[in-house]
Amino acid sequence: IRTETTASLVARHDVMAELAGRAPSGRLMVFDDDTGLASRIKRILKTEHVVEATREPAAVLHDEASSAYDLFVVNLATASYDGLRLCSQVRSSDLLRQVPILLVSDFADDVRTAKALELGANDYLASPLDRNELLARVRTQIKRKRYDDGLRQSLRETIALAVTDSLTGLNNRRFLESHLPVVIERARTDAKPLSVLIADIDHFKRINDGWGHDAGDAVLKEFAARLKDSLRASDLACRFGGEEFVILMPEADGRTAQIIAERLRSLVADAPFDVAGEAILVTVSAGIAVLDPATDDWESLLKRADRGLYEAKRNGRNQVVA
Ligand code: GH3
Ligand code: MG
Ligand code: MG
Ligand code: MG
Repeated sequence: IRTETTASLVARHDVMAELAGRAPSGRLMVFDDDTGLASRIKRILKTEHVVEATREPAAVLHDEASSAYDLFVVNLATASYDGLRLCSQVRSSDLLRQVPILLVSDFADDVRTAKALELGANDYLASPLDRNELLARVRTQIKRKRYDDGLRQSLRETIALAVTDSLTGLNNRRFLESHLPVVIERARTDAKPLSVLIADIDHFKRINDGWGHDAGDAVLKEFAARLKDSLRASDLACRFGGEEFVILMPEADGRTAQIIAERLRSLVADAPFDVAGEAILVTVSAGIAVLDPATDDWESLLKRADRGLYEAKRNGRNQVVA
């Protein structure tokens, strides 16, 4: 007998639900220390969902994988843990905030039920449980969760698109302008250095003029790939415009920035670029500025790096000036 993974079980339930015109099925966790009630809830919901149960909320709350649940069913009438506290823990957890909560409470316990709803529970059922009502309320929660997940995902994608340069996949100028002040503030608070590098491809116009705009685009892409290779994980590379790039290097002092910039310069100059089948030598010039926390804002910092770039161009290109 093959054991099905939770994901494939959910997927199979989803297909069946869709064929039957029902709401999608979900992955549920029942919090309950009354095994009799928990197994009844499980028995009912298992016809449409993948259901687990636990008497140990702490283990679930601290497991990163728990963010994959679609619904928590919480029995409020428990002795071994506090259901109200559980609700507020879920709502204040970065990991679990998005998981809806369905309460199961005693009919008489309306004060605690109201309190739990206030703490962020989404809906409740009074015991003794009615089978159809339980199924219906769970369906509603899961439908809404799916809808919210879709909205959140498309919002994430939209934001990512808005701050990404579509040609190179690097961050764009809009990202830089909103992020640089934040990075500067962090460097100030943490009393850590911050270096900024501006790099500009040399005689790029000649590539466009000699091989065409598409070849120029291909060089920009290859340049961006080499740029990524020369950076540390914490560095942030942005396409500032045309063939000009800005790299933010948190915690890098002038010496470190110089080493990284030199690595970039040689990664570009030492191996020719493939331009429409032809091997073309490309070079880059760069300027570096180190944050002066007492006087700099983002514009003065960039301006100083740009002055270094100007010097590098004036001194003959293919070099870094700090
Ligand atoms: P320098 O060494 O002084 O930097 O000379 P340069 O030729 O690189 O600089 P210049 O600023 O004169 O020319 C940059 C050119 O880059 C002009 C512009 O048409 C071209 N360019 C800007 N954006 C793009 C792009 O997205 N794709 C392509 N192919 N070309 C671009
Ligand atoms: Mg120029
Ligand atoms: Mg240039
Ligand atoms: Mg330029």
